[in-house]
Amino acid sequence: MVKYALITGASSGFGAAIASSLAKEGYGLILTARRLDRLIALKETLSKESPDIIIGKLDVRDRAAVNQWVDALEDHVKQNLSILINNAGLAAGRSTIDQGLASDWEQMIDTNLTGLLYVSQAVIPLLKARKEGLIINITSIAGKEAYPQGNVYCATKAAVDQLTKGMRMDLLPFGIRVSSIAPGAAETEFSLVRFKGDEDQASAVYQGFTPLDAKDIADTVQFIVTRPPHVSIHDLVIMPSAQASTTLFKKD
Ligand code: NDP
Ligand code: 8X3
Repeated sequence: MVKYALITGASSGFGAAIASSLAKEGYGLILTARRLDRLIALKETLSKESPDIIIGKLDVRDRAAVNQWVDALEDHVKQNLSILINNAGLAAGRSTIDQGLASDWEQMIDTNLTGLLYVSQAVIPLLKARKEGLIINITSIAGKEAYPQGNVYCATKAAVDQLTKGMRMDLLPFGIRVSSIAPGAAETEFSLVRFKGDEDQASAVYQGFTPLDAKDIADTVQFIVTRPPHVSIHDLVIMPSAQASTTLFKKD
């Protein structure tokens, strides 16, 4: 029987790479994001690798839509949903705390934290029914160490770091493993989104050193997913070799 993995934020970056990696592991994929055109293209690309791919335009901030969408999955998919990758997220802007835009704060909190809760609450009953499952939350080094002008983004990731621990405790009786991966600087669309489409500002973030790429994170997910059932990876920090902390880089 095919097992399914639901990945949020599968339209780019880590999410798309994780989809590719889990397809190679033989999982059916449930891919969600707001940009449906991207998901359609990804489904086409991975169609020969995964036994089944379901795509859905979903904004994780919309609780009713999340519940409705998960509920509408076919029964055999719900019964075999075994992995949830809570990956959808973003940084919006980079400003000192007094200069930040409330709309940016709300978008980060609503997506990175509240949206993750909505998706988790919709999916957890399906994992509980199976008495097994794996949830991987994509946190960040930013959740372990704040950095200047990172304030609210760092706070959302710190919250998810704590939430991961709480989820692990609450879900222990049901055989559900909960992991977090905390990456350092990785070149995806992350900085383009943070700087609202300013390509010069975005590319400057990665100048002078080799950042992580999305495949590095997908490989890490693959490692966690392929551990035997008695092994739970609680928390992995993965950094570029040239990055020692949120602010300390070895640049050319
Ligand atoms: P990308 O910008 O490439 O991908 C972000 C993904 O999140 C997109 O697929 C986007 O899809 C999705 N997303 C954003 N908002 C929503 C929403 N409201 N509802 C549903 N999906 C949403 O960045 P990354 O791949 O780098 O980021 C993935 C995760 O990794 C994020 O949580 C990020 O905070 C975290 N991270 C990133 C690091 C980095 O340096 N790149 C380092 C550490 C952690 P769409 O726009 O189509 O909805
Ligand atoms: C993304 C990494 O350090 O740019 O979470 O915030 S950082």
